[in-house]
Amino acid sequence: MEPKRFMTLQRHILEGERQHPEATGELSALLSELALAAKVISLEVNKAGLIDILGFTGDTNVQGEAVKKLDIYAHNTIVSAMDHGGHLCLMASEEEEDIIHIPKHHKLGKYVMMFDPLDGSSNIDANVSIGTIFSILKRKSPEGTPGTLEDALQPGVEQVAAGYIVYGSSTIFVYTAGHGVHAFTLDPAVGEFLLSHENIHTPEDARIYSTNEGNYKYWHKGLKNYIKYIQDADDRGATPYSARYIGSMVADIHRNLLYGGIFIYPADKRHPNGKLRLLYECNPMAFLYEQAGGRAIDGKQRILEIQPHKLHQRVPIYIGSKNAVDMVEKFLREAEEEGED
Ligand code: AHM
Ligand code: MG
Repeated sequence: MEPKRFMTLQRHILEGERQHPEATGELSALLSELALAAKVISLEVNKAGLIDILGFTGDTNVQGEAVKKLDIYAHNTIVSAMDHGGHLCLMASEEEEDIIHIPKHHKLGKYVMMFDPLDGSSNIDANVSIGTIFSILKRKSPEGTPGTLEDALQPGVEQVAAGYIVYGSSTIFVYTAGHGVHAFTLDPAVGEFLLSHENIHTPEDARIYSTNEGNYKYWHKGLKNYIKYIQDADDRGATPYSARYIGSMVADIHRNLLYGGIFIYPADKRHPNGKLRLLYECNPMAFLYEQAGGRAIDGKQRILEIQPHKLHQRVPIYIGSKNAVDMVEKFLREAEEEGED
């Protein structure tokens, strides 16, 4: 389908909201603030390689300001773009240990936002794609009061919107508000995110697997069996998957969402809960993937149904094309039933 012309992110969200008579327009306002923060971060990410060339090394830049690590810069940009709009009662970030309250002099809203400001930041120096991930929920605590930890510790099924921004060869904003998954590419000349992929459906079958095979030694038997099974596809007359792993979740997920694939960050013998965070990384990606027709599980249950018990909780994740996740789930279950380690 030919993309609609001049469909900006803001217009798309507003038109989506208008289909719900009870909508107040607050969610579109909130996502617009986030889009502004994303543009600012995108600019800074694009300049990252210039820091050494232009001599901005050390702890201070030419203006005498402290040079912040890019992930801290992204965190601060999002907080300051969003703490005064009157739509949020609380934020929580992968970069901060505790919940982030809205300053007292600002209006409190009905939403909560959880985010990973710059995921995959270990890749920055190599000019590899990185991203911001976000998850938006409705508060549970009474309106007009400061948000509480319980507002943040909600299962992913409660999300009202989620998405990511990938800072790659172009900057792309991908979101769902529960009515499909849509992607907008930043046109740097006009400074707008324009609709580039409407209603993304991820293929039912995977062509790609993405996991850190360097950890193979520590994997449990079920995962080892599954990976061997997909690598042996030729023996069954099937086409083998390609292995693709950037080590930057947003970029790996974005590619797999479009092409069909499975991304795995498992529990292993050293890390019983895997690495990735439920509230900032796994829940928003699981919501997006389910909206695009895929699945996301922790090995045993749907990611979105996990009841969080702490802010920075980690969970294993198997996320991707439906048939691939069904298959890995079967291998994990069989290994467990046979008592394999
Ligand atoms: P970060 O939040 O510290 O950036 O770590 C998360 C990143 C993900 O983007 C990526 O999928 C994963 O870590 C890669 O981990 P590993 O290097 O162990 O394969
Ligand atoms: Mg992260």
